[in-house]
Amino acid sequence: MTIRTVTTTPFDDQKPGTSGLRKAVPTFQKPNYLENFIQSIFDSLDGCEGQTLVVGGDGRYYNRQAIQIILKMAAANNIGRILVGCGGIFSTPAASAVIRKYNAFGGIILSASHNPGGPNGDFGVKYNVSNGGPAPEKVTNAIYECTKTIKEYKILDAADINLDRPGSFKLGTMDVEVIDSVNPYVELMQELFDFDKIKSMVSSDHFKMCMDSLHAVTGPYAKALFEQYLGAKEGTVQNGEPLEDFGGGHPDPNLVYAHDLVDIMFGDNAPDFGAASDGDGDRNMILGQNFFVTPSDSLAVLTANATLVPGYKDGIAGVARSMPTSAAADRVAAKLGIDCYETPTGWKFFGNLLDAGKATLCGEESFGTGSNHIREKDGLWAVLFWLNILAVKGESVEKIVKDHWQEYGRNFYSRHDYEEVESGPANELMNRLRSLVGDMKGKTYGNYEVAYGDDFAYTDPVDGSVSEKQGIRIGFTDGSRIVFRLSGTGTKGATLRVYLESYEPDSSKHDVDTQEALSSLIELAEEIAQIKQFTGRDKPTVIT
Ligand code: VG1
Ligand code: CO
Repeated sequence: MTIRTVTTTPFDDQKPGTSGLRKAVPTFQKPNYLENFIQSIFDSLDGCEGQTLVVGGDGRYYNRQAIQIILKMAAANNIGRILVGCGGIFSTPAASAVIRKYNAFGGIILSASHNPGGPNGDFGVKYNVSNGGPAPEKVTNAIYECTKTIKEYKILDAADINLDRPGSFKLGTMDVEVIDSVNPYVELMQELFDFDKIKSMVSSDHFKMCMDSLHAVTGPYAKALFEQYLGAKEGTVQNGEPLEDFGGGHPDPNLVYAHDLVDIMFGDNAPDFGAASDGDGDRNMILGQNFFVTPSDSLAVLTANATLVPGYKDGIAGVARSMPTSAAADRVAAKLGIDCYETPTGWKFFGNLLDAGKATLCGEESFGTGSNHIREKDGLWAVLFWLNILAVKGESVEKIVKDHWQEYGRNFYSRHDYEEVESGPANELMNRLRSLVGDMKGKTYGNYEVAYGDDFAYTDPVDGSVSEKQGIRIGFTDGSRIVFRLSGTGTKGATLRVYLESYEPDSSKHDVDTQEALSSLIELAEEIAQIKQFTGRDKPTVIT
């Protein structure tokens, strides 16, 4: 087998976003496009020769082809060993778990997460470091620098590896081990949760649950966990066959895209518990009978009830949330006397806090929750956490959340997305806000008085690194807040995200519809940002 050195020229659009490099499949299929990015990863990593890397993806279109290319390039770049999931499959949380279990040097995860798949959908590549988490900005910046000057890449001339069953292979001098994609993850979950207790609830005639894997990667994981180990009826996991195009849908677990599940959970004879996960299995949506739990509330409820779960029975060190996530968890942290950290959007910012033992639970408003068990958000972990709480408390999801609001007050919360708007005007809108926020303090809009306004900047409390321009925040004296950001994961035009939050201590007002409770803030967001004028849209494309 010979190593080929191929001459190439840089692409100017390989800057990783919120979570890796995401592009349309045809972009990744352009000659040398994937190869340039992969070679840039190897070139920017110090000391990867001879080391173990983990490779796997969410099974979307182009996953298999990309893995074969990556394996041959890894062999040509003197990587020592690759652990690859059977069928080329690893959910993002499973990949993180495997990196940690085997003390690997890092991992390459192939996914565009909640973005649609298929030949005209999206593909993505993300590098994770040895703690199992997404590479921090200094690493992604180094990769990006390499993509700008790359002149050649190396690849081994060899036949494809059979990924369809576990086994050991050689590619040149490199070892390839195809390992079970599901078992290491299930074993980790068994260490954290009370499977016996959950099983007695889930397998009883009095409890019904429904899990929607949206034809994405969690199907096999969810079937093993819920139907095999926890005794749920066959068919509990719906859309459980991973498909390369996710059945044509958006594998995004929210009220809009997980409509099959929403119809069931808000229909007649709805189950007691419903959940969904995203393309790569790191997001979750939690539903009760006729009841939706916002991700921000979910983080707060898990924090408040953590000691009911074996893996967290001794209490948690701290909690962290991304900036746009509601302050519901902050109130729980205050009561528990633990620290609450506010980070920029993206899981990579939680890594240092988790490694340093400053935070145990983390969450984002975008349906992401996780803990120090791995270094990624973890959809099925969140589902098991909820089931464990339900099994201990013997109460409904709705009662648990409403009691929580009674105790802590309710943070009404919603995100309005304006998808695929033109990039130019979207950037102008943000630049205009950036120039305005500095002087907003003390300004009044109707009943609202601005308490602070800024473009969020974060200094990592562990390594002191600074991340700027992370979103425009406008906070008001009554505790309500509007945040504006542009998405860093979209692949078409720009996506403007408007995050709205208000706080209501009075429990007699907790049953108001969220959009109604936030209606004056929604109007104010339009007035301040002039969304219609800049985007030409008079309403959002997705409301969550
Ligand atoms: C979105 C979410 C963010 C999340 C990211 C990756 O990013 O808002 O909270 O961490 O997706 O999630 P953005 O930049 O589009 O707002 V996933 O499930 O794609 O790995
Ligand atoms: Co995801």
